Amino acid sequence: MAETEPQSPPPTIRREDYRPPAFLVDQVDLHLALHPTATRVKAKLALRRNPAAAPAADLELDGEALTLLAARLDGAPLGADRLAHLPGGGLRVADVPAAFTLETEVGISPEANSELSGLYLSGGNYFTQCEAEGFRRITYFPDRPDVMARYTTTLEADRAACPVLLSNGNPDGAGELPDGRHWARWVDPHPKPSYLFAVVAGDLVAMRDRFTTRSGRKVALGIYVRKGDEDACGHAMDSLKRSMAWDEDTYGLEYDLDVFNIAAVSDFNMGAMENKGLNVFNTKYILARPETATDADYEGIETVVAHEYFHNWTGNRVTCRDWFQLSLKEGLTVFRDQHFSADQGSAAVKRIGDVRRLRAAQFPEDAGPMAHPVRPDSYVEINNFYTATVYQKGAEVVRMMRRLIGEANFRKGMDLYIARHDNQAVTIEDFVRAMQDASGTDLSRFARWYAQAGTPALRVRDAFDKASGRYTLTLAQSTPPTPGQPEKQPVPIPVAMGLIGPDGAELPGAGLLLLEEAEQGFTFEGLPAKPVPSLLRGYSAPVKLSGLSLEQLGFLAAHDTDPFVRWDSAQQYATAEMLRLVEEVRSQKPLALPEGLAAIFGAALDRAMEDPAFAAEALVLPSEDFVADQMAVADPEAIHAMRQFLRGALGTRFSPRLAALHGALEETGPYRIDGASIGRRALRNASLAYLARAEGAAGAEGLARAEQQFEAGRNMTDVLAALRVLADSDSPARQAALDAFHGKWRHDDLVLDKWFAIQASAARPDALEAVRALARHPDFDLRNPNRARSLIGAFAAGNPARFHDASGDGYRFLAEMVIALDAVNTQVAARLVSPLGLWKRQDAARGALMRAGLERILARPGLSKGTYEKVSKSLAA
Ligand code: B3K
Ligand code: ZN
Repeated sequence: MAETEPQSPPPTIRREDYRPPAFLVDQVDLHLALHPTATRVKAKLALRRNPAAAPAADLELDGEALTLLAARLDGAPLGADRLAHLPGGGLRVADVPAAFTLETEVGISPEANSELSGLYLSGGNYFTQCEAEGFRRITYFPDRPDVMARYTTTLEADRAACPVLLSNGNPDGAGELPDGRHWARWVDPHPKPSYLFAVVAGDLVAMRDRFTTRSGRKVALGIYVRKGDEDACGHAMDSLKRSMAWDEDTYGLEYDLDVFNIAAVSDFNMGAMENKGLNVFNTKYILARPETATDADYEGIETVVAHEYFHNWTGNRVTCRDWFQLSLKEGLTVFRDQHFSADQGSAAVKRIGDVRRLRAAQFPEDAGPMAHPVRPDSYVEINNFYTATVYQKGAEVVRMMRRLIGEANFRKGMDLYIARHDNQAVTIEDFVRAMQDASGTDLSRFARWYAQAGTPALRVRDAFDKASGRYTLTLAQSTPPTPGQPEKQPVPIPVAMGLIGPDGAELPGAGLLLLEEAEQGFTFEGLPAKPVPSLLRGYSAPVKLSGLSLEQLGFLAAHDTDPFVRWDSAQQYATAEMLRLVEEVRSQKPLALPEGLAAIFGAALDRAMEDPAFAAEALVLPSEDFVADQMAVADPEAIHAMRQFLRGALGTRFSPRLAALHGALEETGPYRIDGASIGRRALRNASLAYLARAEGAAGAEGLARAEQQFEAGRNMTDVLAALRVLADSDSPARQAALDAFHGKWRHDDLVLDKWFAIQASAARPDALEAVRALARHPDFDLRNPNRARSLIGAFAAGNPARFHDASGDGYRFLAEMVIALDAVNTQVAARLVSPLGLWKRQDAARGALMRAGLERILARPGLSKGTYEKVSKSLAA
């Protein structure tokens, strides 16, 4: 679906150009007569001129891929003289009064909608996706979040094909129609922006439950899925009820309708969508059975269900004035879902996972061609800004604010924010102001975190004066330039810290340092000996810390009381050693296992059973991409060789203990998804992965254990961990296992996605060949976003050694796939192109090949504006 001509670059939208809407909509009455190719949408809008906007004689409405069938103003038909079609698909109504009713009728084709934005079909059922700008693909409307209206929606469809008819709000009647059709009406009492509109209709079944809010409102809960999947909704339902209770306990926020429905769909552009009273979810974040879903899937479901539910207040009741404010709802809601998940199990392990994800996705983005502030200043395609920066860094900014003003003040600030802005479309300034007013803390400087792109570097040095016992910590910060922002100012960095004495005991002096300037010294008096500083406890700021010696890092890894710093110091230690080993690979020196690293690994194994979940995190080496990010010029082959060497050497050195752990942690009882059980499986499978890489008999034993574990088929976590070990190996059992897995699960889309992804991310020399073959496999389908991501994304973003093959074939493959996808689903295409944009990290030869791939995409006639924006910015950086 070509959206723009590449010849004329699409326009850039700027934050500074924001103007209030010329017209407001008080009431929307929609009537959708559903049909696969000829759905008719009647809309009746009660409009009035916005007193806060510059007067306009004409009304301009957004529209896209709509066929106008009729239009009336205050009941009188509008002729061609009063209507003009705008470029891009909008509609202008000339010379309108101050307040009036506009009725339109349009035709749309859900079946032709492969963008999966607006109203579309998936497996014969109807779903909508309106955020960010999909509502204009359903009807003509001022499709911007600061136009909040009350909606009544009547759905009409064939009863046999669509027994279920759902929309936002509360049900308000249903009935029969001639010709086997029926109708249902939904009324949403809460004003909302158009991006929260939703319709789901089709042959679905519901898992039902109830929740009573603390003020006594009885809420009917429903999760709608395809027949046969009802038994796989229990974890999602349980997560929903826990989320509802948590938001009451933690923020005093209650649900505000009589029903809360979720519908799951297997064709979906992202994870899920928070439509008012009718969340729509990717099946990946709803369906789970022990035999089909991994522990990570279970955790993902809990997180995403909570996230979308929490949007009901942070996003829906209080929404964004414009899309530049996206982090107002997303950063805040990610912070809330992280906090919720931390409260459900081990907060330390949750934090480690979140930081790992931040470093894997957000840091490279912040250092790449698409770097942008948490609140962007401009965009071409807003869908390109649903990023790790807006979401994850945005959450870090909220977390820092909470640390600065304290938990109690943060809660007061949230209360004030909601009391002030309920039913409003507001800005990030409004949020910061509420926190400032509630706490009495001046946050004006802190707000720079929203405006400045790039990851700050934090450098530490220290000095100790033995005679006086005075210890001085000097902290210095700098933020690198990013596209459009050559100069950076210092940002306030909260550094939670402690001091550890030479004997490993915590010394007095722990607290919060606030680094506000480019450089500041902090002194501590009366210390008996030079301490080791434990900095960024709990990862109190999203910065890159440096300046500690290997010796200090090793000491912290062994002794710190803060689990995050213990984990991170070990990671930093490993990173330093890995960087040194990469250089040795490059100069073809023989590699040896660094003894310090082996000692840290051994110590983690010694304490593994105390906290298996933490140990599992501690045993994982920094990823190849993370190591590449620390190098001026990456060397994917050398990094891969180095990391494989280390995995093998650690597996060999510790094989008896790894085998013992794998044996001791074997489960006999039923599958459980509590944190302790998940932790034990993670540790067991981490042990297996190392063991299978060991040399000689130990490695053979590891592979044999993987085969047994695969065949035992206890649960998907263990099966997939074993299959990954086999898929990464040259074991003769490899192909048989992959074939058996395919044979068993070919009818389960979500499991089949795993089968594609595991092969795409296996770093064997023939990986690209395998990926090309898989792209022609009968089960591959470019039109299904999950499937496209599980092959193309898993290869390009999850297999650095093969994606960066020196031949450039990996880049060519990605370029071909992006071109093909852009003609089908532009949002997914634009998302998958990202790895090609990071060409500056690579050497000149690879960089040139990556640019050639980008240029090839750019030359494509009819390229979408989303892909155009990503590719052209990547080439310009
Ligand atoms: N708000 C949606 C994301 C919409 C993405 C549009 N391209 C899901 C979420 O963040 O909760
Ligand atoms: Zn969200």
